[in-house]
Amino acid sequence: MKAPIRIAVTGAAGQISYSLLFRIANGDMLTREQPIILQLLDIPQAQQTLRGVAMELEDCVFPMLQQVIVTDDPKVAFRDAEIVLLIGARPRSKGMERNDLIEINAGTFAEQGKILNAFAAPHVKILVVGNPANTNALIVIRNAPDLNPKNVSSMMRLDHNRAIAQVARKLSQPIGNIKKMVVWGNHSDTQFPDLSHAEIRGRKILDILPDHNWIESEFIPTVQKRGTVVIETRGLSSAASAANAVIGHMHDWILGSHHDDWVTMSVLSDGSYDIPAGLVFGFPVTCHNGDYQIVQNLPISKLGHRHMLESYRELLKESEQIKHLLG
Ligand code: NAX
Repeated sequence: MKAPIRIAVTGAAGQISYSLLFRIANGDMLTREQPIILQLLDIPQAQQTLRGVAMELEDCVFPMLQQVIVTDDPKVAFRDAEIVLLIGARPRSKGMERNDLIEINAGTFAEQGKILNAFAAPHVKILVVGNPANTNALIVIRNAPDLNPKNVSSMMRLDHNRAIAQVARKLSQPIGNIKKMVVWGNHSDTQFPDLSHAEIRGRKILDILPDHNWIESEFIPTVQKRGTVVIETRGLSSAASAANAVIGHMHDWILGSHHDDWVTMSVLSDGSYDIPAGLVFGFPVTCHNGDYQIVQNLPISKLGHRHMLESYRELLKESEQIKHLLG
């Protein structure tokens, strides 16, 4: 039997985690041959709920789940972790501006970055989900100087999946036929869902789509606003679909992306596509042997470039707001 992998999850008593932890324990993320230990972190006020979640995990008798650790101490949660899912963050409450939220959560991610640097496995892979996810990932990178920045990413996979779903519905195609989708930029409503490279069975979607106006008038705004519309409709923010995106993101990063496709991950920009280096930005990537590579040399239209710059400028503004935490 393989050695167990320690997976730390923050915000473990929250709604995304309640959809996620059982799927991880079932082997959906790392296969059913990989034993795991779950190290679950939440704030002191959520410990009772978290103990209840741990009881349910135990009662599922998942063969690969060796141990569940429940704690409110990030040092305990992150110790020797090889995978860390940073989901815990304060939600925006009534009357709170987006800027206030950035400030509050930024402090948490700076502290967690330092603790990860000291306590996690040196090769730990970290996914940031808690919002503002891209900027929080940048804060983690800058506060964990001993970790490889390529081992930190933030989640755009839900946006990527939402974009595929819209195209599949529009063209009445099975999901599995749609390849090479990408959502550039920030996980916010400036993100740029881009189907100009996407293919169905090797044919460009742009050559099949009868009505190109649909892209700017419906496709892009629908994907950008999908999270808000889910909240309005369900009364709660996306949880099961977010958990599903975490599973897909980590599975592909660690075990490899499909040979004739790519996925969207927010990663540290390196100057590709004229996005200046040093911000965490959504790019198309392929993954092999636990490493990602940004897909290069895709042609970008003028309009596409304008969308990407808008998202870049928003990220730059966010990073300026918390620059005192960037080490
Ligand atoms: P919930 O409010 O249900 O759960 C959040 C949990 O985090 C709570 O249990 C809370 O006690 C805990 N928490 C707060 N501060 C913490 C800290 N310092 N350490 C550890 N735990 C802490 O939110 P949920 O719906 O699960 O969403 C979690 C985060 O994901 C939010 O920031 C949300 O905005 C973000 N999302 C990001 C998405 C993405 O694609 N990147 C999509 C889904 C989601 O909106």
